[in-house]
Amino acid sequence: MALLPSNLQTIESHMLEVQSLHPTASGSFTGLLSDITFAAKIISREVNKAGLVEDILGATDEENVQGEVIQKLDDYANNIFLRCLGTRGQVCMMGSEELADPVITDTREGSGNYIVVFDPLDGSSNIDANVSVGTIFGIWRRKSRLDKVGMEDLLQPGMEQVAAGYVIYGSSTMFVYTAGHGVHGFTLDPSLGEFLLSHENIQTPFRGKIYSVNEAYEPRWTPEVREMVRQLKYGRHTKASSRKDKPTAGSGMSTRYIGSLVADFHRNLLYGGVYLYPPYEGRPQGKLRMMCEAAPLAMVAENAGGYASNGQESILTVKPTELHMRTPLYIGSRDDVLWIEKTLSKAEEAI
Ligand code: P6P
Repeated sequence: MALLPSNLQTIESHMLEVQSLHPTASGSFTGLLSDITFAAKIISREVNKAGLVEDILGATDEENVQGEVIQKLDDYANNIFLRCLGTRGQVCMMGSEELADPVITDTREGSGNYIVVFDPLDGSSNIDANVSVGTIFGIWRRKSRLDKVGMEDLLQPGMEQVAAGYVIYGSSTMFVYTAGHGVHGFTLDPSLGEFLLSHENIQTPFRGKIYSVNEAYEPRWTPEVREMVRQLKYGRHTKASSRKDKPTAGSGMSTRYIGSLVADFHRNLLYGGVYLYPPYEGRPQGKLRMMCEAAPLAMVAENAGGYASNGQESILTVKPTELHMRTPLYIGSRDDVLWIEKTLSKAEEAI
């Protein structure tokens, strides 16, 4: 019989503790977070048995708003989120990476106080290869007091989020979130069906030794991005003329790139390091979405002592112009990302 850890704490009891920090809290926010964890448990069950279920694996013959082929589990995860979050009156609007337009749910005065934007299954192209995938979510408070919600409720900057987090479906399923009082990780115990506190108050290293980027795009990056990545590799401030055949030990960083944002982000959050998705020829704003990927992870990164930038400014300060707005993303250890932002901004000024 495995010994129970002394600090056995479920995510629900942890959320109630956070709720007690807000004496006027009605409990609807806690209920919303609880609905998200319920959706995560259902998705985890399907992701973890996908290899055994014929009709789940593989792709549908449809494309999503991003023009990406929808993997069946993507579709399934999206529907689970819509059903789990849309029915108990806490949410007035939802935005999904899988849907072109936001879904309006409960707009009655006094109910539906929150907007949730999510990527139901990020990295889904990895599903068939059993590589870790994830869910990303951000929660904003409704601004309008009118009887209906509008785009001003949806298109809010990341700094206005009241909570954000992600679920990583990997060797174990982990739920990591922040509501502004630290970043906390909970590991799913499938035998109990409970997320148990396993990583309290995550603090990401100030500087890391890992950079995560798809270097296949190198020929299509700007010269400034190319030089910045070269310095990450060979050691900051090394001149191009001192280019070595290979980086000497300790001069630069190691590269780790899974091709699944949540997996790369989670590893760098715990170990230190920086994930980069720069713009490239043909994608002047890069590939990642501001609202359902960059902004939620930026809130997590910053609450863990890290930082997230679009190369010019903090991700959290940018007001989205549309639900599926794309953005360059540099995110992770604070010193690394600030150096990248300073390097790219200086290059920008020099033009
Ligand atoms: P590329 C998955 O589609 C995703 O949105 C992220 O999870 C991942 O980091 C990135 O795109 C991978 O993109 O262009 O390197 O294949």
